[in-house]
Amino acid sequence: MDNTVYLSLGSNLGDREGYLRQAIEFLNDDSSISVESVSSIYETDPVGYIDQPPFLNMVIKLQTSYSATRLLALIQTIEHRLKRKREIHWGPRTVDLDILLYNSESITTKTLRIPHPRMTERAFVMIPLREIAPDVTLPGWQFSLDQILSELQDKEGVRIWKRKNGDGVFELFES
Ligand code: X6L
Ligand code: MG
Ligand code: MG
Repeated sequence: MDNTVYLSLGSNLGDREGYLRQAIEFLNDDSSISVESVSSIYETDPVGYIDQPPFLNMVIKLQTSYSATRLLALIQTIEHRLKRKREIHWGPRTVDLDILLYNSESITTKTLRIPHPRMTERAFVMIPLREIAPDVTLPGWQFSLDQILSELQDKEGVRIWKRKNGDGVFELFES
């Protein structure tokens, strides 16, 4: 379990919070993964394809013995189990799990790029990431998260929806 990974989670269809919680449970149920911390849940205006419902977005930190490629395969299985359908490109989805960072590695394969190539342009990723990892550095970037965020335009489209209080991973979803 010696690899540190940050994932972005998003949902804008159906029981959005329930899909986020189930995705985290499926990850944590895997004996090769331990979910270490979660951000607050943010409600965010859609970006890219804007004619769709608002998203809930969050970022989580996990420890895993899986390679990045193996983790991607697991994530895709979880998206499938949670009824994600490939309809409109960038369109509404029950759940979306993206690998943001894998240790401080830069990885490029046919199906995977880490760091996530668009993450620094998206306030819905950078705001929850900064909440749980304010000092993390991105391979290939000389700037801090604060510096990157100070350049972003769409921060007002990212609002706290359920604030995290305490250290437990699942207490966020209780009550
Ligand atoms: C120009 C062209 C500017 C494309 C932006 C941005 C495309 C983001 C796709 C873009 C562009 C994306 C989420 C979302 C999507 C999400 C929120 C994407 C892929 N996923 N909006 N839009 N949260 N708020 O998780 O991220 S589609
Ligand atoms: Mg995404
Ligand atoms: Mg994705």
